[in-house]
Amino acid sequence: MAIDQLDDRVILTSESNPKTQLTILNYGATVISWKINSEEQLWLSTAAKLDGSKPVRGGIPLVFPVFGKSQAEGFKDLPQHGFARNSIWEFLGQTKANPPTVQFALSPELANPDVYSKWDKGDNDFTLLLTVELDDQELKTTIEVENTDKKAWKFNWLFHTYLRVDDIEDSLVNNLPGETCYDQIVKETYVDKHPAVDFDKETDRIYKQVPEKKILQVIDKGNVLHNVQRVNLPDVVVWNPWIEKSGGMGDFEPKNGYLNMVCIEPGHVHDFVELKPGESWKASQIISTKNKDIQLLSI
Ligand code: TA6
Repeated sequence: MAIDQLDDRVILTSESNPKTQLTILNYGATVISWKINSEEQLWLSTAAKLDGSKPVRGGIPLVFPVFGKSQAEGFKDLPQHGFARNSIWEFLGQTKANPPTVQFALSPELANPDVYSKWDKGDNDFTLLLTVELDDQELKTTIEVENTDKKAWKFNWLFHTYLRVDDIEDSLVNNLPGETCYDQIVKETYVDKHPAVDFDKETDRIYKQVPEKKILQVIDKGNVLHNVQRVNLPDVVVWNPWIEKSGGMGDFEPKNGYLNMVCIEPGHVHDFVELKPGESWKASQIISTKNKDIQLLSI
């Protein structure tokens, strides 16, 4: 069975390898597990709430209509990262059996009312359509945002992807040298001149307008663990909470879990995307694993 629909989640199983599976929670349409040959590719806190009581700590939370907190008109009252990740999406079913592909949708009727009501005047008509495709060595998540309203509105989008690593202190993220980032820790914008991003403290950087040809690679002791490709997502957030920040998050467990994760978050967050009535916007992230024959790229 390529697609298994349970009460609160959907499980996709590769046709060619039953040990390659993906689990998506209806809550937030959050991918909470991606196993390739039984090997977990994503990081999920052991204290992550999966009952809809709060956004999932780990996996691939979806960020819409705002990234972080914003003081922009119409966004000031929204909680961090908006309402897509804490609303129950509708499972629309399977669109392909091989590779297993499913869709989820969100609309104002389904959105978390406490949060949706804080976007603009709380009456923006929209449709979000998430398509998730599980290939043997690759996971593709695509979002389509449609303005079904009679007025224009604006939004951010971001896939808040928690990738698993063996040891963050041995890990690097490459292909960002020369890119401009806003460092949320030191509150400064600068051009990253390091040969690669390494981790020895809390790291929280928004790399803006990174050419799509730059495939972000997570490298562990010289081996490519993950490749992250982007379609129509110009920005990439790189985040590791390190010791103190993860210690302060009640749903972040185990406390040394920061050693086994790095967030590589493709998005459109450097400004807002504006959609006029009837317009739509589409973007994807494609994550392929170490087995993919993509060599170390130095573009
Ligand atoms: O990943 C970037 C970021 O904005 C960080 O600043 C940190 O706040 C992280 O998201 C997690 O946010 P959350 O609301 O899930 O605790």
